[in-house]
Amino acid sequence: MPRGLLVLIEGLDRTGKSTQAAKLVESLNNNARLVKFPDRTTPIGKLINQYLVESETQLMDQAIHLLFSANRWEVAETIRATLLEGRTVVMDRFVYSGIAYSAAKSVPGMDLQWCAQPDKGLLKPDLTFFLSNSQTEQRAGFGDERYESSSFQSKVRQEFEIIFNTFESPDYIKNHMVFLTTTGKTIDEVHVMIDSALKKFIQKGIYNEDFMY
Ligand code: T5A
Ligand code: NA
Repeated sequence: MPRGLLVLIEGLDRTGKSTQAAKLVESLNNNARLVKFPDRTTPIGKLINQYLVESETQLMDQAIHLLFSANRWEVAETIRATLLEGRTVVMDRFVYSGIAYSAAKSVPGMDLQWCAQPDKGLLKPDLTFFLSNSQTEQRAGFGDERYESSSFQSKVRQEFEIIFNTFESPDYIKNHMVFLTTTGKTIDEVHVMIDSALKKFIQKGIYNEDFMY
């Protein structure tokens, strides 16, 4: 039995990642598993949630960075086991978010390599969708949490681009990443774009070879 596919939905805040990840899992109906990061239900996830929603929560930038990474390691084995059962795993954010948001803070010493280090060894997605939308600030909830200001979001956007060009080869970007602009598109229209890109990817049969960060 071939292993399942590891699919990632990434992007800036309120671009519709969770909406699309849930729709994709629903449409796959092969026991696909949805994994959301941060997973706010674990003990580490509860600390992360507190940091995100309560602006008075103080944590060193290095500490929260490592908590986000530890939150991925908490479920790493479950993800691997699910894939080996032949089931697809759809992740809502992952390592790219982890590096991009921390690097965007421009803390001395927290350069890209420092930020990437704790995630080394995690499984690498077969296919990543990166969602962009220029109207997210008008969406429900934008501004409720730490990091949701337009100036910080534009720094994060730059960091994502730098990360893709630093850590991924042109071949990986071409074969394993899909950049979707969703401005003005309905939820269903975006889902159709994701669904058809995934079907094309499966037809090509190019599973990610190294499969690890
Ligand atoms: N973070 C995360 C780090 O700093 N390091 C890390 O390692 C990780 C993993 C929380 C924060 O943590 C940071 C990044 C974040 O700042 P989060 O829990 O994923 O991360 O929270 P956010 O992404 O900020 O918030 P959301 O989860 O709410 O955004 P989504 O998932 O992109 O958007 P979604 O699907 O919830 O949709 C937002 C709204 O838009 C509507 C939805 O109905 C919803 O109201 N919507 C649409 N409206 C019109 N047309 C469409 N096509 C729409 N699609 C969705
Ligand atoms: Na989300």
